Order: sequence, then C-alpha cells, then structure tokens
Amino acid sequence: MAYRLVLVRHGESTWNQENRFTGWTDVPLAAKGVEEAKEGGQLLREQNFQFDTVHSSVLKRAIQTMNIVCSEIDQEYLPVNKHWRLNERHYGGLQGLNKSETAALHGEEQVLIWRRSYDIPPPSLEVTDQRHPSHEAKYKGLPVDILPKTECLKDCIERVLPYWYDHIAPDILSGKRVLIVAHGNSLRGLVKHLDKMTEDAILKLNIPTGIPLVYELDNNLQPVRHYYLADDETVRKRIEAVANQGKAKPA
Ligand code: DG2
Repeated sequence: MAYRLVLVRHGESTWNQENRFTGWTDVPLAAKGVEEAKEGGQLLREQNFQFDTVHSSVLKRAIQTMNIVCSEIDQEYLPVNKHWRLNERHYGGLQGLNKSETAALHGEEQVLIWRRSYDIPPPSLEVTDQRHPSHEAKYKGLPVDILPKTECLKDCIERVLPYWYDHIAPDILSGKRVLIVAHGNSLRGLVKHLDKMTEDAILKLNIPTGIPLVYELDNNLQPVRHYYLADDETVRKRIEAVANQGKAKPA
C-alpha cells in the first residue's frame, strides 16, 4: 500500500431522521448524528489515524461532522477545503418529500429507481423554484447552468470527479493523508469510480452514516483493499437502515 484515504458520510441529519429526500437542502445534524460523528472520530483516534488535510462539501451536515471528527482526533488545526462539488446528489423535485410517503404514492420500485438507478434522474426543478441552488448565497458567483436542477448518480459523479482529479488526487499523490467528509451519494460516486464498479453493482451499495471507510491505494491510486472501522454487525445495521428508508412502511 502506498497511500491511505478515509471517507466518512456525515452523521444522521434532521431530514435523514424525518426520512425526507434531502439533496442540497442545508439541514443540520440530528442529536443522533452528532453522536455518530463523535463515534466515528473515536474509532479513528483508537486506530491512531492522523491527517494532513480535510475535504468536505459546503453543506452543514458534512461540515459539522468534519468539525466533530477533527475535534475527536485532536486535529482541529487541519486545513479544510469545502467545495460544492462534494455536495450530496441534487434530488430535484423530490427534495423535502418523505421517502416512505413517496413510496406509498409512486411505489417502492419507482422510489428505488429515483434513489439508486445510475442514470435516471428524479423530476427536475425549474430555476425559479426556491429549492434551486441559484437562490442560495453560498452558490453566488457560480454560473446558473452549472448548478443542478436534479441529478442522477451519473450526473453527480461527473461533477465530483473534476474535484477528485484537480484537488484530492494531487493531495494524496503529494503524500498528504486525506480525510473526505461528504454524503451518501457523492461518496457512492467516488467509490464507484475507485472500485470501477458496474452500474448494477452500485445500485445495491448503501453507505452508512458516520462510520469511517478506509481505502488503501497503490501508487496509481488503485484500491488495494477497503474496510469500515467498525464491526460487521454495526455496519450491516446502519446500511440496512439506509436501504429501508425507501420502503412504503419502513421496518
Ligand atoms: C440523503 C441520501 O443524502 O439519500 O439526500 O436524502 O447522505 O446527505 O443524507 P445524505 C438524501 P438516499 O439516496 O440514501 O435516499
């Protein structure tokens, strides 16, 4: 192994808890998510993980998680890079809707397609819709045509990868130990890219909240192996909770 990269999905947010499609909606961590972020940081500390730089999205659930993790590993001084390209996949017209209610209305199969298909996006927003990112101060200065009205995973990967190639990969190759704190789907996109997963395989992949995912990479940034820093049962339960969010009646 030449390099090690750590990925963390933010802890449970208030809208994860309410089971609502979140996307670019800027909601904070729920109390449970704060605990998950602390536990994630403690797992890193127990295994003596240290970093040289951190990358996160510009959404507060990721930023809050990053701050908690850095505090737990006693590295609050780390240089931080926040970028919209690491944001969650934009959920378009679904943003704000309850996932179970949407499944009851449109069927679980349709919701699974919207949540997990590779190239079928959810319904698109109009630019005039207040949920469109152009209405938010944090995206001021970006051309409106680069801001998403909706995104499938393919679209999300296409906007994450320039940031990977321009910023994260050069950091890793220069020897920096890198931590990325992002989201269920922006991380699924990165994992699909790193592991060269097929469109079918990525459909079944769910990333649990708050559990550090460690990638060991070779000189060419090809994965040698990856593993979660938690026992299999904890990982399984958290993955199952994410998968069940799209059921008409969650378990
Ligand atoms: C969730 C992911 O994003 O939802 O946008 O609702 O990771 O930021 O909480 P996150 C959302 P699913 O694709 O798992 O439904």
